[in-house]
Amino acid sequence: MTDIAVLARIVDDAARHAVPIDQLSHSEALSVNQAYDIQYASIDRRLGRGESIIGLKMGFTSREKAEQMGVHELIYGWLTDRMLVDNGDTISLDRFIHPRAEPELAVRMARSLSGSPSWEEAWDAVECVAPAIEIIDSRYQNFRFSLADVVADNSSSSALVLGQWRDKPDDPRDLPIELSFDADVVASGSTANVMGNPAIAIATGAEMLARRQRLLEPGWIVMTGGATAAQALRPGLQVEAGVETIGNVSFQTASG
Ligand code: OOG
Ligand code: MG
Repeated sequence: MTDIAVLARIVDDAARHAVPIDQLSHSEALSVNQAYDIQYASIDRRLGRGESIIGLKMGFTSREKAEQMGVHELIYGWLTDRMLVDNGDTISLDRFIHPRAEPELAVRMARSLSGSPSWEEAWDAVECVAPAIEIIDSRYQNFRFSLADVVADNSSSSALVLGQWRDKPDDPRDLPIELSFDADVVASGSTANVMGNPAIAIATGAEMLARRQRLLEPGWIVMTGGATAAQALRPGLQVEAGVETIGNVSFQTASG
């Protein structure tokens, strides 16, 4: 029998201590629904340690990301206050297993959103936008996972860096976005890569949460998903992302 609490502890401990684990799917036949049960239970463990939810991240919203990881279903995971890194900060890579960075458009919700909103309704519920870098870190060995594995592992959520909040543009559909390491562009794309429109990623998040009687809440941040393939981090890097017309965000990785 699948013991949700035991599996939640395994993924939570792996994240907390940055020690990689074998894929859960190697020893358990997990449904996606059970994987979300594990994800929710692992987040409850974080909340029990005093962390609080600050929003939601969407995953595999772009073909670039889906192809890089071989998972073609949309997923989500939770963001907590402990995952926030200040814009411009230097972070040690010791707290991660094999971190990767991806440039994203982040939004902050003005109002709650639930049911199955249109993209216009989703965009209307957004208060403001920011350029963002998500640092993902799969807890599985070699960054390999099945759909159920990655969902159980809070969709690889690990850290996020947000630039300055700005007024939202009228239309979020085609904003060039790029990621650079030490001033060299290592990945570039457009918000159009994100489901053709990142507002659809927000609407889809609301719809997926509604299946579990949850909603996107006012004040929450939504990470709309990597617009490009993720890039492996290494010590001593200056990492910067830019979203055209919205701005830039950066951090450094500590050397060695
Ligand atoms: C899963 C998380 C995907 C995105 O932006 O598509 C994601 C992973 O790639 O490990 O964050
Ligand atoms: Mg992401």
